[in-house]
Amino acid sequence: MSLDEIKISRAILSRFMTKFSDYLELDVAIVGAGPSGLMAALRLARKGHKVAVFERKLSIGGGMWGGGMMFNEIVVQEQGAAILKDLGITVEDAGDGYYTADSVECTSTLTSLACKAGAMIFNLMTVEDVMVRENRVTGLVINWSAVDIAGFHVDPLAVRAGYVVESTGHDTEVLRVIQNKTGERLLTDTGKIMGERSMWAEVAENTTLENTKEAFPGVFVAGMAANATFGSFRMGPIFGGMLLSGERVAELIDERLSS
Ligand code: 48H
Repeated sequence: MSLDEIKISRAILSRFMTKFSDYLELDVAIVGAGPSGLMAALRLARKGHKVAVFERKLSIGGGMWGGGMMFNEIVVQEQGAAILKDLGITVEDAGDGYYTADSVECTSTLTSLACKAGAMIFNLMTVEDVMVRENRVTGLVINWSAVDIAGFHVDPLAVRAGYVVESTGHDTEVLRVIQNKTGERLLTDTGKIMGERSMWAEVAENTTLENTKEAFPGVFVAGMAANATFGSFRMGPIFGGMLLSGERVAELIDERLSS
């Protein structure tokens, strides 16, 4: 078979345009493909919902690849280990209720399973704003990360979504935009992003789950962003809370979508 570079180019353009166009209207738009966002995408897609994940970076997986300080292993507790095993990921018993897993295997497996379940991941796209109607978020405003990084003046495109998952990690970028632009109160005690506190793994892991909830009408917060939003602690390289938070946010949104 002879290879024609133009056919290769046309195949990419044509398939991408179909794919992108198909995912402009979603049940759930997930911002950030870290462990919590990926877990949410997997669970929601397996429930049959139309889900896309928008990730700023070229790589998928957020902070999971790096393990702890670039030692590419993560730690999970009993419940996290059960989730990983269920996903087919190898887990080592480190004793006393601690388990380790290879961060590359975790990230790549989770990503693959989310895609196979039907979640569409768009990398290299940055969520720069939201759409709000009658005090409820109804979609995302997106642009190429390259445009954002270069600081070019290029107008964005928009995606409509029944629900948004804010899983941008420490920076809580989606809620920050909502806070800055709408002038409305977030569903926190102060009405604002309360901010992340220093490291306290035990408390942080539990509060991650409690803080996984609706933070503005139409927007559920998950993962590290949940603690940053509701003023709780960071936990370092223990990832059980991130996985459980992704599962929890999927359950909460599935209940809403099914009601
Ligand atoms: C598109 C965006 C945007 C945007 C950011 O940080 P993450 O891995 O998020 P979590 O919450 O799933 O996991 C947190 C975990 O990795 C971690 O950092 C822990 C446990 N820290 C504890 C500690 O003590 O430090 O992933 C967030 C993703 C990243 O890939 C970003 O690139 C992406 O979101 N992102 N994508 N548009 N505006 N902002």
